[in-house]
Amino acid sequence: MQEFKSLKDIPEQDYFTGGSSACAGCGPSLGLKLALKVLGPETIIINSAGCMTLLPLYPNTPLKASWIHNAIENAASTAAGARHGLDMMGNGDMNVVVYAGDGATYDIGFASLSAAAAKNERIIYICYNNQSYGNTGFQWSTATPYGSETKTTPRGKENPTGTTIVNKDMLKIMGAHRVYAATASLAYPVDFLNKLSRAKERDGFSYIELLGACTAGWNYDPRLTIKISKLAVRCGMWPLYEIEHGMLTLNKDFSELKPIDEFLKMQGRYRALPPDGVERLQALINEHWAELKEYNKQRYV
Ligand SMILES: Cc1ncc(C[n+]2csc(CCOP(=O)(O)OP(=O)(O)O)c2C)c(N)n1
Ligand code: SF4
Ligand SMILES: [Mg+2]
Repeated sequence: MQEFKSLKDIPEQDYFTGGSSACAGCGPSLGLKLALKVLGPETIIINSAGCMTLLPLYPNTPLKASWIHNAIENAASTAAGARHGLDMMGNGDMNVVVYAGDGATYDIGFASLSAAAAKNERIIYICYNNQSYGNTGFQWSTATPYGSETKTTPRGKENPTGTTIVNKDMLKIMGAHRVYAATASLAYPVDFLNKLSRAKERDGFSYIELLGACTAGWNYDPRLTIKISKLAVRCGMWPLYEIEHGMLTLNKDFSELKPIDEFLKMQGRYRALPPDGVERLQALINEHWAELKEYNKQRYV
């Protein structure tokens, strides 16, 4: 297994080069660029409709790997089919990787994801989570955190909170499928690449969920993508952990979390969240963090 110890170990070779049509500072694009450094060109990426779908538009494709554009509902089924076909043709070494948004993963394509995971298909499923239906204008998905404003959960006099529904606990759901499930962050690329490297070697289904900071939807200065991604981990909005055979491991443990205020202030989607909304969000984060600490290195699901 290829192991990365520090930033110096990350290969310079890029399989995602210039010519992308994504926004400046786009987190999900950076995630794919990093992922391909481990996966390499012998990879088929299956992408459900979303922001990343625009990347390979002819003649400006920035990608040096194969790409299947898929309907939003069934990327995991397509991936399973590709895996079986490649194996039958003696191409078992090729990586089959889904790169799908949270809308496609948590909501519209969940049935096919769950089936492929339950059958332990040998694919890597990366969900780039920008916490919304980004490509269609930043609508609410079941990955949108409490308190975020979206186009379909706007703040107003009657509802100053914006999103009042608490997002799904997708890691727990995927962990309960008895597959490898992990979170990842752009601010911790060594951790992300090692998780992918491990997933590449596994003889079964791997689910990796990357927080995909979204400059346009989260409404922040594109230069802050990494800073925001790091703060998300430090304040417990996006803890780094993995679940394997039902056992939980915290990959970045902190004795104390930073308060969420700085993280919230940097983004337009939270700017007008009233104090009781901030309090409730902080309480939700604390509750989740306490649960992870309690079950660290123990059976979780
Ligand atoms: C069944 C279906 N419903 C709606 C759409 C329209 N649509 C295209 S991209 C998109 C957003 C997908 O959101 P997500 O999966 O989170 O990816 P993101 O756009 O955030 O990258 C939607 C709703 C579609 N293609 N198919
Ligand atoms: S809207 Fe967000 S996810 Fe989509 S391309 Fe722009 S920054 Fe990337
Ligand atoms: Mg999305």
